[in-house]
Amino acid sequence: MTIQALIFDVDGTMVDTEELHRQAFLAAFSKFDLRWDWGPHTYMELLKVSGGKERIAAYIDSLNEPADEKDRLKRLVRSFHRMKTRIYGETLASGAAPLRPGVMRLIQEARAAGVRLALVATTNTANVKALLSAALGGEAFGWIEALVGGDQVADADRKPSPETYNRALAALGVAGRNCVAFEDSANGLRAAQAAGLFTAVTPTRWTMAQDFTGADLLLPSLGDPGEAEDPVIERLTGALYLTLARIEALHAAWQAGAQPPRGAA
Ligand code: XBP
Ligand code: MG
Repeated sequence: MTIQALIFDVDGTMVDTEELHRQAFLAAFSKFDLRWDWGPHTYMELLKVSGGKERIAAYIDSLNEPADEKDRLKRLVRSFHRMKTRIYGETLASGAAPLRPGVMRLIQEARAAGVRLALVATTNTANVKALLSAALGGEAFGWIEALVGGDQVADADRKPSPETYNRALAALGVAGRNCVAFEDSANGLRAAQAAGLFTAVTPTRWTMAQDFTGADLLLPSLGDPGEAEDPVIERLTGALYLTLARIEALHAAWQAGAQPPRGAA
């Protein structure tokens, strides 16, 4: 095995959480009597900024308001975001967080093959743990050797900075080039690339229009037996879904300097 670890992004990659995040933002804003229109189209644009606090601040910057009002709102960003985080946590605790196709299968293939597992996220560690419990069950904590949330690094060191990846690599004691990153966003891709990992990107409906230039593998999803057949997955993996063995072959070729297939989402 040339691959020592699989490192998964959480939001968007393991679970398509963005609608839950969006609803939590809206509910939080309404608690502060803010009628900000974060409709799906606007939110897709706002997602170009990773991290909730940063996203709110960027939105305030874009408002047609006098500078002193923007300053006042900026000072409240942490309060807005704390409320959003509380509401999001309550939503996760109440259930539904279905894994995207292939995530559980690949995790189990990795465990069976002795390939180690880690998670990196922009959202905070408590949100990641809540999602992990809801989506994979409590026993998953025993499978994941490193878990790095955005609250474990400085604000400026969240994705697209490689810092969360570097922390996970340091915790595992492995080099980036011996690992595969799974991401769904351009900022996540940049972070993983900068940390030197082989990158597999599975965008969601929220991120599919982003720029994934340089991704080593770009697929609509990891695929799973029983899922609707997808010609892109089939062309790029030679099978109906992406197996660990296929990633291993692509990773080995990448390490040896060959160009892996890139594909289109
Ligand atoms: C994901 C995100 C968003 C969340 C952030 O980044 O930035 O999904 O809204 O949650 P990535 P917070 O998947 O690249 O890590 O509001 O808790 O910051
Ligand atoms: Mg993501």
